Amino acid sequence: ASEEAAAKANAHMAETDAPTIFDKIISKEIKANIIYEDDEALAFRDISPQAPVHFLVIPKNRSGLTRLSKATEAHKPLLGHLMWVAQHVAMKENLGDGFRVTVNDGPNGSQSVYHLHLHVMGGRQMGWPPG
Ligand code: D5M
Repeated sequence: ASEEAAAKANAHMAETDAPTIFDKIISKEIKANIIYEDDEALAFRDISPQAPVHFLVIPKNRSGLTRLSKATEAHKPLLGHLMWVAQHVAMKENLGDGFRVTVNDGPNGSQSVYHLHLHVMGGRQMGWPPG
């Protein structure tokens, strides 16, 4: 039974460590509506927008960050940069009245793509608490 549990755990890791659709967006293999790009980060419009403005900010090199909870001390500069990009692009998108930044982590966070990403949403009054 413990072997079965270990196999399940490994299968889960393999699944979540696999390349995601975001790698194909980074390599431009598949199209996305890219609104910002630098050496470390990419921002593009979410395919399923939950607000009038809804874009994602991702690291170009996932570097182990399948999800926020995988962050180590070494990731701190990258995490800071992603937050900077979020507000920089939000301002370019005229979200001066405010916006929301969300990170979904893991099953309870309803994460579906295992490549760290910040959701930035705005252009309407956001509700609280979120669902
Ligand atoms: O959110 C993952 C988000 O990624 C979700 O809001 C849809 C978005 N998504 C998925 N595929 C694409 C493509 N191809 N372009 C743009 N946006 C996409 P999560 O936080 O993991 O639940």
